[in-house]
Amino acid sequence: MERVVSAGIIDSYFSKLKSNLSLDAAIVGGGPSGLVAAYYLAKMGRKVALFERKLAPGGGMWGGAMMFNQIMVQQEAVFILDELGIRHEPYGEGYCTVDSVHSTSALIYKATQAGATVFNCFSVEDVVFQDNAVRGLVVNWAPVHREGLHVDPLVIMAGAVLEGTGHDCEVCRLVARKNGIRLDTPSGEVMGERSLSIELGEKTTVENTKQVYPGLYVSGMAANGVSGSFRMGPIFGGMLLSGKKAAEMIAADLDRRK
Ligand code: 48F
Repeated sequence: MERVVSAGIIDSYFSKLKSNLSLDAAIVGGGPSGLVAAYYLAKMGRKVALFERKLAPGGGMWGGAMMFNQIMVQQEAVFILDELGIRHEPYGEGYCTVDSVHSTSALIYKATQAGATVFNCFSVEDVVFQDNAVRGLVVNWAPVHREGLHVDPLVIMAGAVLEGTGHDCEVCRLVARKNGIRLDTPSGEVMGERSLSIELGEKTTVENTKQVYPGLYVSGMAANGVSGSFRMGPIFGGMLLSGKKAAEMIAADLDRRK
């Protein structure tokens, strides 16, 4: 029995990893925007995997605000909550409140149930850059990075890469720095997020969700971070809508390139 338990894990894990070495879309970061993008891409029949550095995907959604584990969602995004079967309570004019543990676990469940694969404890440390386009991810175990070990990574090829890494926009920063390229942002560089302004931040999160370089898309807070827009705190409608928009843009792009 001991042997079969270990062998089952090793065989099934490596077969899963091997079957995800070539993807339609690779998503970096398992925050709400990345998870929603994974859900819609999988639902549209795309081969998609999401790479999350932490043990648990979910990013900044679990903790609500200041660990009060409730979040706010505005009316425009409630259809996504409904599609994913997430319970919500009306609050004030045009808002609802949601239990953040319920919503985060639902996003993970629905994305994986739709067919997306999640690799947790994976840190994305670079991209594959070929013919002036981003064509995949360079990945390593998150603990390798944390321990500062000198261990070479593996490569995942992808038709499109979505950066949903939140506030730091790590992937766009390194792609711009290492390859001396200009991104599709007002300055051509990663501009960095601005201080909190909820209404503007929510609106621009969706507007800034786009392809910033051939093969490289941004969603969620990373979309605002690269384009120098505002943070917005514990309201999540923009994140959900951004993930959906990213999935639709990527699917259309993949179709065009067929
Ligand atoms: O920040 P995060 O939750 O992403 P998001 O979809 O949502 C932002 C909101 O949670 C919140 C907000 C609300 O309005 O502003 O902040 O933009 O999650 C990003 C995830 O990416 C992972 C990180 O651990 C987190 O779970 N991540 C970041 N860099 C890497 C990464 C990396 N290089 N490789 C793998 N995962």
